[in-house]
Amino acid sequence: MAEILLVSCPPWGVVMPPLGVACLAEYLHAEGITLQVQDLNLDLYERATASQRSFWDFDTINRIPAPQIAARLHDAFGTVMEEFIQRTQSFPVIGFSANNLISAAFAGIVATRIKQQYPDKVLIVGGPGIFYSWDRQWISPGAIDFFIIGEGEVALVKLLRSLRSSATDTRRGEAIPGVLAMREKDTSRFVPVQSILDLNKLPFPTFVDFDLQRYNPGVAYHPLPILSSRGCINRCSYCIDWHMCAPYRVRDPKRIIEEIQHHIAAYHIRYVEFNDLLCNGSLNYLERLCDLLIESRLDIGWVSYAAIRPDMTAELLVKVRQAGCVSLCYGLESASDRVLKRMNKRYTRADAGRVLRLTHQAGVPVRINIIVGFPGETEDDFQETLSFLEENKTYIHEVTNVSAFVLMPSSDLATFPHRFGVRYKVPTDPATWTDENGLTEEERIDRVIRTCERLRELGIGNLIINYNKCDTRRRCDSFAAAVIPAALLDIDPVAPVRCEGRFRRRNGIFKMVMALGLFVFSLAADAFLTFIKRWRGSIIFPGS
Ligand code: B12
Ligand code: SF4
Repeated sequence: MAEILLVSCPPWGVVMPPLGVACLAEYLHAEGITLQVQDLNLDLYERATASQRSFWDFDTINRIPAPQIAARLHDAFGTVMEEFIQRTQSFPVIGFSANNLISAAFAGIVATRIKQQYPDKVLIVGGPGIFYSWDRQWISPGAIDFFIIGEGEVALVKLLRSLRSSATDTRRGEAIPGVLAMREKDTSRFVPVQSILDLNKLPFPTFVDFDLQRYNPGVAYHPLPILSSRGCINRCSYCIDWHMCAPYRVRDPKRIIEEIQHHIAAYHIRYVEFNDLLCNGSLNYLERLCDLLIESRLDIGWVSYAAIRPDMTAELLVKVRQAGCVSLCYGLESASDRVLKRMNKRYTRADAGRVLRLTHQAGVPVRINIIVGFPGETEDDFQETLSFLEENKTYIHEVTNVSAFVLMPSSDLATFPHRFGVRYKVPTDPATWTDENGLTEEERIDRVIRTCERLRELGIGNLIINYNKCDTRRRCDSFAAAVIPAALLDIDPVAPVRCEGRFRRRNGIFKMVMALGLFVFSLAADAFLTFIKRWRGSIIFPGS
């Protein structure tokens, strides 16, 4: 019997296997821990009808609140879920990987069922979907024994070893960095995990636990995910990723070549997708990696996210193309210098135009992401983004994401709202924010729609449209009805608001007083925290 079953929770990409689980599995193998992997995400997707597959569509994911999709997803696959619950009987420990809020809520539902049926199972959840306390609010108390917050490799091995040696000790798992023991009523003793500074010490994922034939069947494109780095060099004010993955670290480019060589030999792949937050955190590093890819003649195509940097050169971008890059996706976000400054971006509109042009001229198709309705964005700022698209349309292959700005709890923006003119209508609920100009959610959605219309006029492709918690029937009828699958239109989008209201009432006056107290305190502590954050850099405050 294997010691642990690692489970990838839906919804997640189905084109490639989940990299987080693959990394964990490889590390556990190297540490001599027996395991099995179940890509439950893929199991459900494979058994889904055409209409049920809309659960995996970005349009669904981004408009219907997480707890509702998770519940629907679970209920829609009665037989598969029953089989899965039965299977868990054979493992003492189940580790769920939650990549986003929906998969976190889904893990919570499944864990509750497993606990009811097999109370002795140890249930663990990890992944970006449960990193912040806000994200964990949908998981019923008592369903999960341990959350592993941040990088999972070392923490999971330590926890499994501690479970082996102290099966009856109720305090097991406590004091292991990265492990939040839910049986402990007092979670303040949580110690953040120390990120693995030397990534070369980690074995690369071989995907030996996955049946790769099952991914993207019937299509010629069979990429595998890969990482050249963890973390980001930037500190964008709205972003949670740099907090989660800090500090920025790179792997030896020779190891990356070995990894790709392994995948070519074992699986005959022709493409890899870098899941890095950015491939150009260090330009010297990127150049070395490209040189090695060119020298090794692997003939592999790759895509990656990249940051717009004023110091990107035409020569480097040509090398990037020669090294096999078939697309770079830049988070442009806005083309108003005023908004870029508020976002804490390190480039201007002029820099952005130059980098997109050079990338295109080097022969690398350019994808960009755009955020509209950032706090403080005026109509004039918004028009600057639209005019930028027009000016640079020749260089832009696709605007992959057009997003209405979402205020992520735990971003700098949410931690220091007064700096950005952000005001909450309800102090405990970041979903109710407005800015100094009274920017409303309706206006944000309107800007999304106007951006999409402009893209259509300009003939620029657009893959994903993001706006959260949109009431499909009241606010943007015709637009939403055109993109949301009929099967999901009957979900009541107002329900979560009611349910959040209940959540607030349940947590009562105490939370309200705490929130107000914290707000007053945050004004005084602002300067101090900024200093600490910059100084500590890599250290993460879960539940902040
Ligand atoms: C690449 C990527 C994608 C790719 C995934 C392709 C693939 N199949 O690999 C694509 C583009 C498809 C994608 C899509 C989406 N993504 Co995405 N994605 C990422 C990104 C940039 C990297 C993920 C990755 O591979 N990391 C590398 C691996 C090694 O790290 P890891 O998965 O975190 O795993 C480690 C730990 O988390 C932990 N861990 C993970 N699982 C488990 C399980 C256990 C038991 C334990 C102990 C530990 C553990 O240990 C692992 C090793 O250290 C992250 C950014 C980020 N900060 O993570 C966003 C991110 C995960 N994505 C996110 C989102 C929201 C989405 C979408 C829902 C976007 C959308 N709104 O449309 C979609 C969902 C797609 C779908 N159909 O379901 C969010 C999730 C935020 C949240 N809290 O909800 C992130 C964090 C980005 C962000 N800040 O917005 N994404
Ligand atoms: S560049 Fe991207 S990953 Fe890095 S801090 Fe900014 S938004 Fe986050």
